[in-house]
Amino acid sequence: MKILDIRVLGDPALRKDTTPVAEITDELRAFIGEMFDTMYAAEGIGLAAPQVGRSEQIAVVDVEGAKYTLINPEIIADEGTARAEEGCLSIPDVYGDVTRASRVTVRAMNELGETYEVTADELLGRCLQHELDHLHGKLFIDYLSVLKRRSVMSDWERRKGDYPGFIRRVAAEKKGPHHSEGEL
Ligand code: K1U
Ligand code: ZN
Repeated sequence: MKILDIRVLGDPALRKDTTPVAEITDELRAFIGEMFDTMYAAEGIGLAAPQVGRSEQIAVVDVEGAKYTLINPEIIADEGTARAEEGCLSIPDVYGDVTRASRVTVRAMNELGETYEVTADELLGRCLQHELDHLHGKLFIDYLSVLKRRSVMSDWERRKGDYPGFIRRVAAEKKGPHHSEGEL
């Protein structure tokens, strides 16, 4: 299992637009596996390629067992609005309420190159929108009020030194029969 370093707020990789995947290679499939491992190790429900320093249109999601690999994803329909709290693996310990579409339909390819569509609301719908935003250089803090954003940013200025080089290292999950409590 390979756990990738997560880029945090301030890393330019998080603000760049991504490029569509032209060919799904074995290297890309291995990378997608590493994205899932990293997301689980960080206890997240989603992860997008720019968060681990890559520039392709790839994201992974697992919301309560609904697991998706999203290659070249696009929102093809949305309806309504809903407001709820979000967090981001690239902005640790920051949370804020974000208004988004209450229901979205996303079209994407899986790791086999098959095109599929998923329609989702609640947390899955929100997570899909959050991950697609990452693929376009957008972060959930961009939706916060000026006041809330200012407070988040001043807090982050104090804490960003905890992440030298804008890198968050995540420890591998300690699971399975070969590990015991407290073992590295
Ligand atoms: O892309 C990311 O940074 C992952 C992010 C996804 C996400 C969480 C919440 C709402 C929308 C998108 C996370 O996994 S943050 C950690 C988390 O598991 C979580 C945080 C708040 C609510 C629910 C879950
Ligand atoms: Zn995020």
